[in-house]
Amino acid sequence: MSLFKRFTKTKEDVPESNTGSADDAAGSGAGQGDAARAAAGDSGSKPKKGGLFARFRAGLKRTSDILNTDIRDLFKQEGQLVDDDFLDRLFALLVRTDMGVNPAREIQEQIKKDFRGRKAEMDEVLTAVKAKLLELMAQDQQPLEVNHQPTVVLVVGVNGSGKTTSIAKLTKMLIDRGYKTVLGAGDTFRAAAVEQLSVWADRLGAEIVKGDQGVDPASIAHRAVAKAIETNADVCVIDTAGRLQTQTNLMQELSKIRRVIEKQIDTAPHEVLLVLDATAGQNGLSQAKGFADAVDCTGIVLAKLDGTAKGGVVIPIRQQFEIPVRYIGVGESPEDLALFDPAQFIDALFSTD
Ligand SMILES: Nc1nc2c(ncn2[C@@H]2O[C@H](COP(=O)(O)OP(=O)(O)O)[C@@H](O)[C@H]2O)c(=O)[nH]1
Ligand SMILES: [Mg+2]
Repeated sequence: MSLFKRFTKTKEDVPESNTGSADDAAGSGAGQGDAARAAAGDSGSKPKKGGLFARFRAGLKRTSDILNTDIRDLFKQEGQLVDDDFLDRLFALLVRTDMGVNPAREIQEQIKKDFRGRKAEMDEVLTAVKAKLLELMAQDQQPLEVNHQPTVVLVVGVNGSGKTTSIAKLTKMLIDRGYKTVLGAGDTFRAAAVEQLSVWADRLGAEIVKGDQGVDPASIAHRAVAKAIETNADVCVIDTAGRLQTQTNLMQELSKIRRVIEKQIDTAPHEVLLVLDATAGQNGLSQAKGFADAVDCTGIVLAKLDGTAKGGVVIPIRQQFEIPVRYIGVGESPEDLALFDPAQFIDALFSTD
């Protein structure tokens, strides 16, 4: 099976007519403020060219420049001697992707064990690096399952991590798959946040439940779930304001949102997705770790992988979090979301197509 097919396989059952770009289906968001449109990623609304896999590759380019291009550059001629100098330079490149010193050391050790003191071909070293990377980030792919009607998805994370944009992407994916989706604008902290989600809802053709700035987000969550039940929607996705696990009142607010949802549907929320910003560095990661521990999340959406050369951060995430990475964000458009599958991820990073 081709990489492209594997990458798109969750959409195999999508009817042809449902695969149009969200921009086509969305209209212009007329009547909404410019700021909200900008926040909703309106940079001209032109669908990017080149198909899904090309976009995925392009989104990962900055990390790929290190892992693929720079490692290839270590091979000045056919049959590179794998000596200490080579191993040190390989280690330095790996560390630059933010994978962490220990994983970089593990890969370096593996290459040393396999090739040290002899001339190795570039392809065999790359194959060994890829195999080790795969081992370090191993997990099954876990697409969002719509097993309940409605399936309730709560989206949480720190400020600016990419929650609202990721909701737009998930919504597009769900609508493309034929699922009727209701959004809950649970970030009532800022009026602009409600506007931002409203613009996306209009564009994507999703129903939205919202309220005035400052209203209790639990009441929005309640109304959104009620609307989903009433309209026989398949999925209800609830946005929340950014918060840190150290902000006790905001964490209690989140617990209240959960309780309210649970009262309506005892199995809900079915998913609590933690959105992480791939550019946030190790500090951001330890913040998010506390969050995940406090909130009982079911999976991670790793946003902004396109904005960073530090895509190696997937490795410490896989090692430190008990929950899987479900999706990765590789751009600001609604279609820039990919199911996270380590093998595909590595293929895309190392592809030379
Ligand atoms: N390049 C890029 N930008 C993103 C991605 N996800 C979100 N953003 C941008 O990050 C900023 C914050 O995103 P937003 O969804 O509003 O974050 P929230 O505060 O967590 O809801 C916005 O400018 C988004 O366009 C992504 O995957 N790639
Ligand atoms: Mg937001």
